[in-house]
Amino acid sequence: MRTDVFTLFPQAFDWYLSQVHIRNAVELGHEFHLTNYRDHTPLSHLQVDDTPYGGGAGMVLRIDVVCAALEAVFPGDAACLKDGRRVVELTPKGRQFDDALAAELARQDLVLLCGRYEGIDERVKHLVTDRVSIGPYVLSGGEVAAMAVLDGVTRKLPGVISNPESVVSESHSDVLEGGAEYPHYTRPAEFRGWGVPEVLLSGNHGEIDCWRALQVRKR
Ligand code: 6GU
Repeated sequence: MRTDVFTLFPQAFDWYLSQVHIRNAVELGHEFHLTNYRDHTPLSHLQVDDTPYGGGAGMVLRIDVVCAALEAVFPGDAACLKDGRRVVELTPKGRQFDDALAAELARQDLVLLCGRYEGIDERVKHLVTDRVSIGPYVLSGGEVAAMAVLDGVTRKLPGVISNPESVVSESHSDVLEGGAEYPHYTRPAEFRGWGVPEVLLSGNHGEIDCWRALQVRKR
């Protein structure tokens, strides 16, 4: 699978893309590409945004700039990019990202379009398959949201997480019926008078499974 991120701030992804599960994905043959819209703008003075028609605050990322960047990376008509891959605009106005959408997006090549300022010109709707938000609040740009989506999606790729059980039994996946995962404890068994549930120290895996299932239901 190939994932492309289009952004005005590619350096924002440096730390994230160096993380171990991304490196695992790359070793498995997955590709991650970053493109700066500004590197492909057809406008003078490296312009990428403009004032909104009708007036109002802020700047809007221009649709001709977005198309030029997409077409520099994927030769052909940018409006055809969505045939055969998911093209996602990150926007607070989008559908809320969840575990089911992460699984869906992990099935095809993926293009993530980050906006800044007041967002991308509305005509981006002709280029995308999805508009995705990570929650009911406004961030100053799509980059942090794109990293959340990348992380959620990359974990779904077969073989990326070395213990596959930790992916299926994870919080919010179907196995847990959308509920939260059971609580985890590690050494020391007692710290400042705070103990660990006895059952976890018992070595009785049947009882441990029962206890964990109960905790999931309680949560
Ligand atoms: Cl995807 N973008 C921005 N700018 N703000 C957000 C968001 C996305 N999701 C939640 N808030």
